Amino acid sequence: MSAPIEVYTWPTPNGHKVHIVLEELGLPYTVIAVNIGAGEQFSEKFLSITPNHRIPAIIDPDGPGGKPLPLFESGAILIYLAEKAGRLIPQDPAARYVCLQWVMFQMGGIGPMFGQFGHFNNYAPEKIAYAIERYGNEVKRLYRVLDKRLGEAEWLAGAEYSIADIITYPWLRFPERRGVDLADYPNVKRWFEILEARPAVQRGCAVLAANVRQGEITDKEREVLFGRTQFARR
Ligand SMILES: N[C@@H](CCC(=O)N[C@@H](CS)C(=O)NCC(=O)O)C(=O)O
Repeated sequence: MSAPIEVYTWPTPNGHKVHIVLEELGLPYTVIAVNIGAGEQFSEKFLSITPNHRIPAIIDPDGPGGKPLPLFESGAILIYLAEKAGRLIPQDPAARYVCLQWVMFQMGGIGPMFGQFGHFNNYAPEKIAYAIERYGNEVKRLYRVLDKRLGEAEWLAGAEYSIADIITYPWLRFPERRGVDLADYPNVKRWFEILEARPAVQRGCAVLAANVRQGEITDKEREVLFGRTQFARR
C-alpha cells in the first residue's frame, strides 16, 4: 500500500472535490486542516506548496518516479489522482477529452461565477444590485448548460461517472443559497440525487464537517479573506 497522500484542505466546495475523489478511489490520505478564516493559508509551510495560498493542495509522497509531488489547483489534483489510480477518467481518448472539457467548465465557469455570486450576495459590505444580478444570472445560465448536458447524457463525461461529476457536485449543494430551485432543472436534479446518495460522496463531504463556518462572518475572517492580509505582497 502506498504512503498516504497529504491533503491540505478545509470544508469548502473546492476542498470537498478532493475528499470525494480520494474516497471514491479508496486511496489512503491524511487531512491537514488549513483554517482559511484564521489565515493559516499564509503560513510558510503552505506557501511552499502553493504560492496561490488557496486550498486544496496535496503532497503525494509517492509521486511520478517515486518522488514526492506537491500539487495545487483542484482540477489538476483530480486529474492527477484519477490518472494515478487509472479510474474515474475515461480511457477512450475522445471520452477523456469530453471529461476534461467538463472539468474545465467547472474550474473556469461554475467555481468562479458561483464564488463571485456568493461574495456579492453574502459578504460584500454594500449590496451592489448590478453585481448580484450579473452573477445570479450567470449561476442560472450555468445550471441551464448543465441541465441540457445531463438531458442528453447520463453523466457529464457521457456514459461513465468521472471526475467531471465529482468536481461539479460540491458547488451544486445548497442550491437555495444561490436562489436556485432544482425543480427548474430536472436533469440536474436526477444527477444530483444519484451523487448525493453515493457513500463515498457522503464520506467526502463529511471531512472536517465540524469546521464548517457558521453564522455571520467575523471581522477577523473578513480581514483575512477580503482585506489587507489577503492582498499583502508575498
Ligand atoms: N481554483 C482554485 C480555487 C481554490 C479556492 O478558491 N479555495 C478557497 C476555498 S474554496 C480558499 O482557499 N480561499 C482562501 C482565501 O481566499 O484566502 C482551485 O480550484 O483549487
